[in-house]
Amino acid sequence: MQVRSSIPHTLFISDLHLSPDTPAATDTLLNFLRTTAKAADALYVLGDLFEYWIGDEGLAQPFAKAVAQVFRALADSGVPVYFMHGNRDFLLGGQFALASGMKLLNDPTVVDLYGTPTLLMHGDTLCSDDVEYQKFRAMVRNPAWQQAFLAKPLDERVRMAREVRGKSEQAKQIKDMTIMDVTPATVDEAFRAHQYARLIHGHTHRPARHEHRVDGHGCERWVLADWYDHGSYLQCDAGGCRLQQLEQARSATGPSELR
Ligand SMILES: [Mn+2]
Repeated sequence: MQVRSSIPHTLFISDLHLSPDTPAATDTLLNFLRTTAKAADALYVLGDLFEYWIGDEGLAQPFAKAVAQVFRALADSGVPVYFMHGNRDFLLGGQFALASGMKLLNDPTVVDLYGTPTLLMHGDTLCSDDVEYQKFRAMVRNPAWQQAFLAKPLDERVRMAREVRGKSEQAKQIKDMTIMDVTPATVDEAFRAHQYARLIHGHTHRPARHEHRVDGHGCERWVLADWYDHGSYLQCDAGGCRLQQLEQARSATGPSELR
């Protein structure tokens, strides 16, 4: 058990891509929520918590139920937990939010972190060179499309999601690597539109701290890491932010009661 840190701080995670096939990452998260996160003022999940989410019926899966319960325990202990949709779990809805105690956030959202205005995004909207993806995003973020999709039988939704994931994996291999990163002009626009606030986002799986010069303003951009090899989080306090790595809680070949 960790002692509450003397410095007030806020934590950010994204791109965990949890599924029944990632028991080690799921265990790492559960451990993180039960220990490290307890000392935080708040925890923000900036999208792609799940590898895919085709409706809150997903809560019936043991691993997802365990994740929701442990988030809920954290929220109930007095640490507010916020969730912003990613491009994989954009259908995560009110039922999961209720079960997990998470508050859903719009993308983008600006929060005040110890006096520093901070712009939060998943990050996919910054990759505007990927025109094909942006078209897809506009379609699936349309409430009418979502309503129609969620009204389909579960097995049909599973089939459609598999199809999209298959296509996206193929497309990634073909697309130029630069198209998969943020578009610099779009990042500049985001800074401009939000009074040059500090920016925190995930999605690109390229953890780093970037400095930008926009209209004469020095701007800071933090990119969160994915959880493919090990867990990680961004910790911010009044003095600034730093990326931290987590030990994998347990071997992927270990007991997998969360599948
Ligand atoms: Mn993403």
